[in-house]
Amino acid sequence: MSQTLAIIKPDAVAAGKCGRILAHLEAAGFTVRALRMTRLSPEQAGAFYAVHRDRPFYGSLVAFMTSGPCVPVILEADDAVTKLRRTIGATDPAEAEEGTVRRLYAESKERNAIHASDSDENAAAERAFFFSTQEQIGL
Ligand code: FUP
Repeated sequence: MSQTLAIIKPDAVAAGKCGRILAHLEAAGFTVRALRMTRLSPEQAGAFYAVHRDRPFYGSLVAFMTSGPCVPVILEADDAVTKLRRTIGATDPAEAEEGTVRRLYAESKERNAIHASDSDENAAAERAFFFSTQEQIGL
């Protein structure tokens, strides 16, 4: 078993899709190991997406990610990072496969309902970004 980090993004939380997305992830075989609701500051959102800081969409992405509460979740499964990326689908919901979380629940390429770590290394860093060591081991 391995772990990854998902964030149910502000568009999905505001639209009342949190429960359906969590149910979708559980039905897909993930176990929820930690979960909280938080509203990111501009500094936190900027740091989380620092890899994109030179991209034209960065300012808009940070504004969106700080626009309301989001729900970070630690998920566990066999090969969790790869499995979650497959389960959420392509960045742009118009390009995401049928039945994926983004195809079902995302509004647009920016307001795309959910984040998922893209490597085991980033998953570890992103889990630590949102959860204390105690929370990460389920205490
Ligand atoms: P993903 O790994 O699928 O979340 O996508 P990226 O890491 O490439 O992008 C991170 C976030 O930036 C996306 F979830 C949405 C946003 N983004 C845009 O708003 N426009 C783009 O053209 C690309 C990404």
